[in-house]
Amino acid sequence: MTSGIKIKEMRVTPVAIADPPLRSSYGLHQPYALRNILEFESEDGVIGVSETYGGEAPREILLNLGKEIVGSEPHRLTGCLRDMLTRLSDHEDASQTHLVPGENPVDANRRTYAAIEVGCLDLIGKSLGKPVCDLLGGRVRDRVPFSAYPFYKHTGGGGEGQDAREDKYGECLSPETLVGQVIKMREEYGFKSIKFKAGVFHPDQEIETIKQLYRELGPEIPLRIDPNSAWTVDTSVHVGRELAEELGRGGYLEDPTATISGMSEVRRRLLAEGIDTPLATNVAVTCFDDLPGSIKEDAAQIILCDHHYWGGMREVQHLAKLCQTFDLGLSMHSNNHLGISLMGMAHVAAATPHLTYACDTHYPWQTEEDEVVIGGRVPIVKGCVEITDKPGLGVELDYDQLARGRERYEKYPYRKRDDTAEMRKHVDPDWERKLPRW
Ligand code: GKR
Ligand code: MG
Repeated sequence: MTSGIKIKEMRVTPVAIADPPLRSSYGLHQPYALRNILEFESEDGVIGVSETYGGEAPREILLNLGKEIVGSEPHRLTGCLRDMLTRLSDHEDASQTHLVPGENPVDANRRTYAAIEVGCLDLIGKSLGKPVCDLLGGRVRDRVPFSAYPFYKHTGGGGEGQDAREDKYGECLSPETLVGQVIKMREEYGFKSIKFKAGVFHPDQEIETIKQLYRELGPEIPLRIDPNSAWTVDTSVHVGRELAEELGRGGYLEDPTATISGMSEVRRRLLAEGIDTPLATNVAVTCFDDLPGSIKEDAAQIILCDHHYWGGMREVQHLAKLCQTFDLGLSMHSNNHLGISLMGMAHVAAATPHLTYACDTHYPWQTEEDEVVIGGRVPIVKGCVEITDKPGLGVELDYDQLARGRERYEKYPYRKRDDTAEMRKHVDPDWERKLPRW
């Protein structure tokens, strides 16, 4: 028996989206972030969409798979491609410590698979009139909570020249201005938890930032801090100790230091001092192969999933089950993205019972001008994205906007995320990413 749905054409469109000058331990965000938008069109003219990492490399890999994709059935395609999930690259350093997500050779196949899986699920959902979360076993929540994601930032709203965007938040390089950024973001989106990107300034300033957030928001709003491995074990323990109260109320300490053994030592030392703030990770643990070691050493008590590089939505559901079995929490990681990815994250989150924290999202950093879905930006209300009964991911492509995104991609020279180059251009010509820095 066949499903009756056949893929007639696949398209992959690169887009550039304006991004403000945000800081992290990777350096400085460029004026544009890159994404690829995928379309899978069926013989009946239904179009499934997905969104993945940007630039030429992911696009070429996807286009090269075109022969296997065109003519196949979306119900079966991911079954046929499934060995991509186990085909690991033999790259020596399997960790993501020195790489931005989307560039780890170890999960290259999983990223490609995920982009196809989501597009196929959207196509199946749209063809059958069913939301993607209901194809994944059914929703356990109609509203998916996301957390605010404040960054230290320089002046600017992203984009270049005539295409420069409004700078909603202004320069935020101090604890006070960072708190102001969070207040504004909460006014607009109603977020009920905060994930603060650290690893930029001396840890004492970042500790002070969390303390000011705590004073401003009170103990009801969980706080997380993520320096992307910028600290030594000693510094991580110091920060954990100083922020025991502030992070201890439903928050966490995310990737304070590099490697499973480093994280595990931080955990042991904090526990020895009676501090049980959980450690979370999207750097030390990025694939199933990392889990046994992490569990054995108690390196991370919370895993940040991300369907874009864990191998798609169903792999995230498997991960959730494992986390539940081993008594680990599950949260969700984000990189710059548009509404298709946001809806992908929301649908898999809606269908994953054991998702124990609000998901991360960079979405507030992107603007209406760049959104490629019909109707503009996906609403985040009271900190949540609503899952409706609309079929598939619940969004359709706006082709004028997609064409504008592609024009921007072609006009500006950015082809790959490079936070170091941007940092050298605007902040310090000799800057190097150093791990640990403090
Ligand atoms: O956008 O600079 C950034 C973040 O640092 C991002 O690249 C991380 O992958 O959001 C991420 C995280 O939680 O580590
Ligand atoms: Mg992180």
